[in-house]
Amino acid sequence: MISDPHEAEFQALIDSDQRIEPRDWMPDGYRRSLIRQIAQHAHSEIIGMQPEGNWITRAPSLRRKAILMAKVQDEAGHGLYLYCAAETLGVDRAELIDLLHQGRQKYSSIFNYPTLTWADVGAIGWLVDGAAITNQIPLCRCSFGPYARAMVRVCKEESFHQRQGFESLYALSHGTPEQHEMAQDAVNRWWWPSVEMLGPPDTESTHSAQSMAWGIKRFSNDELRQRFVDMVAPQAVVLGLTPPDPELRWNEDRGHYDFGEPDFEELRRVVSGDGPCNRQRAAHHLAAHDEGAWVRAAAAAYAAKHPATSAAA
Ligand code: FAQ
Repeated sequence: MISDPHEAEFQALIDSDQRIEPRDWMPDGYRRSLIRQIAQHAHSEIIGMQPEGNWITRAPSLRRKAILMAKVQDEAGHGLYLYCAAETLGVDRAELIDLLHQGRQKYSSIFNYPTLTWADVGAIGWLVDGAAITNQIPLCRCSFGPYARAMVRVCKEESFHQRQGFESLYALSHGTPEQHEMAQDAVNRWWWPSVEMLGPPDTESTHSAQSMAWGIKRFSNDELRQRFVDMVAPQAVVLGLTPPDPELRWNEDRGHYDFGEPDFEELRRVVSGDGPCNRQRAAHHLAAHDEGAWVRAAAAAYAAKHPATSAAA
């Protein structure tokens, strides 16, 4: 039985599937877990600009370059909504970025893999954005209002990103034999990290049970992984590309695709800092942050001089 009236009120909101807003009382653990997840999500969007940003200057046509620039800008926008959502919980964006730089907050494992060819940009759109929206659509019903509302817009943009990745890979897959081979090679390299990015298996997920009880997460990591595979397996057939999983096949009895065991040991290694690009991603973010110090100082000086305009903006 809950004796604290605040806690009873909080629990009643959760039980009736209503949103918790920043002004509402919430348990410390709920606040901490949201800050952890939203900050990690925001950092992922910002660090996630690097692998694709690597190809902006080398996109094969003006049209592809314009599309890629818009996508990478969208990712910056997602990071900003998410830092704002985290700030409603009483933390400061600068503080979260410091924690990222100190390695005390994470970002998604997936962005520690290199983008070796142009086809990787298509594979990221198709597979990484595909896994991201599978995870994020349920977050539109997250119990914390600002996070749920940010996710609505993010998901609309992310769905568009996934389609552009599919379209780009389709063009390559149906192009010359060399282009087809490049698309297949990208899928070979991005498939498993995308299956793994949905998190550790349920038996090893430390936060799932509590986050689901609080309505932060609506589905477990393994449930979302199954949904993701069920979505992309038939899309691979249309693309004319073969996922690197010999165990991938439709299971009539289950009404789902069966698939092989992801390499969760690799996920653990990458999450703990030992992926192919962890050091490079962190160093690049730190350098960009330092180089941008004058922009933040100028914006703060402008805001101090023009408080009325800045408050309205
Ligand atoms: N990478 O107990 P759980 C995107 C950590 S956005 C790194 O299962 P939870 C858009 C986890 O934090 C992609 N760490 O944790 C885009 C925890 O460590 P902690 C990001 C991971 O929170 C596309 C520990 O392992 N999306 O891609 C990973 O219940 C293209 C135990 O795990 C989000 O962040 C991982 N893959 O479930 C941008 C969505 N998996 O914190 C550019 C929001 C687990 O105790 C280009 N986040 N860990 O130190 C979530 O839904 C959840 O946080 C999960 C993990 C599902 C990621």
